Amino acid sequence: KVPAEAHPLADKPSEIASNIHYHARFTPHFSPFKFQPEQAYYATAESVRDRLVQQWNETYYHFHKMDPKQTYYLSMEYLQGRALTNAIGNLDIQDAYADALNKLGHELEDITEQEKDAALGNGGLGRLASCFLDSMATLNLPAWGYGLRYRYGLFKQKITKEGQEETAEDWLEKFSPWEVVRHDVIYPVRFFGRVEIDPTGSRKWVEGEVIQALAYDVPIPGYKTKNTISLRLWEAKAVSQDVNLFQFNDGQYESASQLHSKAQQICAVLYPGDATEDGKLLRLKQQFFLCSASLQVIWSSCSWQWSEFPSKVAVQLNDTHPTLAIPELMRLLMDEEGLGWDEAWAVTSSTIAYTNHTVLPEALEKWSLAVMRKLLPRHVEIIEEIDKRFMAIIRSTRTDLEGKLPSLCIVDNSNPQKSVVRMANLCVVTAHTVNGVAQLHSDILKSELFADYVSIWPTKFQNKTNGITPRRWLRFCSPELSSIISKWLKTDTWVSNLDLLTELRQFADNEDLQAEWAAAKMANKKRLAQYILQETGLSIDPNSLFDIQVKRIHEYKRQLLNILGAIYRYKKLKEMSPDERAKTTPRTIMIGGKAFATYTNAKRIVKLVNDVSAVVYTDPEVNNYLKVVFVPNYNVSVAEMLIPGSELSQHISTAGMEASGTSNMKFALNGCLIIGTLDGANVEIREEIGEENFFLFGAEADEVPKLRKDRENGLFKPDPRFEEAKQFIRSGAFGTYDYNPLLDSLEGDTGYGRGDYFLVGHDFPAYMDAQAKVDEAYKDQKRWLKMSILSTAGSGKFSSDRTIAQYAKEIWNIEACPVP
Ligand code: 26R
Repeated sequence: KVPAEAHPLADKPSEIASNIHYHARFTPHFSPFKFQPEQAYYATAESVRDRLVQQWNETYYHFHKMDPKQTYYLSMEYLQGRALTNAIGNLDIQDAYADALNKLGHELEDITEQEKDAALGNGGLGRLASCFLDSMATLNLPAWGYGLRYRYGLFKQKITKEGQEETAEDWLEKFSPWEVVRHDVIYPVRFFGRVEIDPTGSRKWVEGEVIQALAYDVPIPGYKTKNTISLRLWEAKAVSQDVNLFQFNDGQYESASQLHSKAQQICAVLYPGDATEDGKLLRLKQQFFLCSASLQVIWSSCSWQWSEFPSKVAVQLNDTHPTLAIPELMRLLMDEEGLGWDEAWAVTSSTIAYTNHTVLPEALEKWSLAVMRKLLPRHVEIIEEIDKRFMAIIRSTRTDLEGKLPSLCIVDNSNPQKSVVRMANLCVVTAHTVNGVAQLHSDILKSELFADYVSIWPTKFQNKTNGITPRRWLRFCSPELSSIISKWLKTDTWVSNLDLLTELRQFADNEDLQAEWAAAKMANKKRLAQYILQETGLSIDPNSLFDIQVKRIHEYKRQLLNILGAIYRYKKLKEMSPDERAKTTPRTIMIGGKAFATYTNAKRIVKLVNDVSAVVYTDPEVNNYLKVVFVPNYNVSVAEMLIPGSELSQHISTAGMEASGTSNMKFALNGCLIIGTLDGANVEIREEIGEENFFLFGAEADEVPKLRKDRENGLFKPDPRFEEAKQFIRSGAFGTYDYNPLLDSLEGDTGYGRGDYFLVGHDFPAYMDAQAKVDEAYKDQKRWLKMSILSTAGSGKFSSDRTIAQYAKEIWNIEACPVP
């Protein structure tokens, strides 16, 4: 162990400044004599990293000494965003670093802006994983995140005349100061090959191609604690012997470095499109690469009896993407350790737990058995054996479930040419615990998706309502509002004990608090308006109501409902007299989010929002009362700008379809009111902050099936306002682009449509009525501010600290292990 005392860290701003200078000089990445914001950012990050490394080492030693039970969180996605503000905030050194940078002629805010977002994820599931890491560290839990080091993360979104355009986002363009390559942490991962059976009958996976998994660790500091855990990201590397030097010297460069390029493909991009066979195979390779490397770490660190394994290790699967951890753990235990099936099964099933994040049929993973058998022949044997044994038990013990066997089984052979492995079924059959991510979602899992399993294992199913980290999502993204909260609560301990926010309730009517609250909101709105101007060239009025919907673009999230509402509003404004218009509540509607590159209808929605934006903006009759803005390239950093400046946010998915939502929690925490359906975590947010502070509308989850049936049977009568809005688009009011496919999706039986599957038409009138209530409420600023304060006050439950504490206690059975 290198003694820490030998290298004391700087504390005073002058010492920090000199440390930053030290890094600029002696950890050079650029030509000398440059100390522009970019160079200052890297030097600052490296200076902060010194501290993280020190805490990190201490955490490693401490965990090693105490040998507590540890959790391995396996996720194909992490949406980390920027790290610098978060690190200095969690280390509680922001003032010292701001002073130090001033001494060097820079502003901390300009320096933090230099950092690129690490966007190794798509949306909610990836950001949740990152919030969880922050909470695990803050709660001093012995827990680690495992993922993949994608060379290119989520694409960058550009808006052109055609709509969304995707370009590669090169987050490692220069380099990341936040990762440390662990040259000593490297494991072989095999693909393809065959199963060899020796004379004793034991089986072994051999041959095929072997690629190395090399660990890159990212430090995850907890808030005001020494504990600093790791996010370990695997990179794929060719085995060095595999570069054929003879071929290379012979000028056959391509074949000589074949394995190199195969290795490079594995971690090249997040979610390669899986429309082609090759793409599917690559995604499966990625999943196995994560699972195999991560389990080998656990396996090699195991110094205990196998029977003790579950009391030492918990593995959490973030959705089904890392399901292959199940057969891989079985394989290691049986083929490498020599355990029998029953022992291996007992260990595996009491180690692994599974979280479900969606009930959408198209997002439930199914892998072709043939493809899987080619890539992972031994794992397919194990999966088939799990299935066979499970079926046998059900057949012999539960004759009442005979008819359900086809839906309960893991391998779906109903079309023998196209057998598929249902990953969720494999997870449910194996895991000791299965959880949903909001109460309503967990209830739906139990009553629908996994209903038959519930009768087999009634206690296996739990709920863990999602949460968000209050550090990034309030303390650091809105320092103004945070100071006010700390002042009125006379403490800043709410940052790690978010339930304390309820104490704000008693001041909700207080005029002084309301005035301070309004001033902080206004400052955030102005900062946001500045950002919008800079990014889009559109000038928006900070005195208008800032209404925001940001999330992945998806038909079930119903951005279409939002924009149709905006279109109707625009049309009515145009029909009004100037006097009438002057009485309305001015609004700025902002919509942002990325559409999956091949999701045509989602891209049409992006295009429509942009077209409406342009028409409304240039309409002098209306543009003082309404603006529509498409916020390009929505990501974590953009969210940190938008959310603090929001007053109303839209969470308007068709009930029963959004598993939880987490941005709803971020907005509510920042005193933003919600207009929403009874879906996902909205239900619980409304319970916590009070129904009088929530603009509710729309069908409920249990009504949805009947409404769809009614519609099919021609029983749906559209509201005239809905017809008018659609007709306005058809009239060409927003340009000549062909919106018919989009409009047809709201009608049905046209070939495009699913018969308004998402019930936009049904909910439209209720939505417009709820929006009218919003306009009324905003006119009474005192009332609005009170509702805003009560939103923040009621958001304590949605801290990811609460969520993670529940996982630790109720699923992982792990305890805090604070570094002294
Ligand atoms: C398999 C593949 C097609 C795939 C589908 C869907 C891969 C990834 C996804 C993303 C899903 C699982 C996701 O992000 N779900 C979101 O998880 C959030 C965190 O729990 C929820 O808040 C959100 O409601 C849910 O949509």
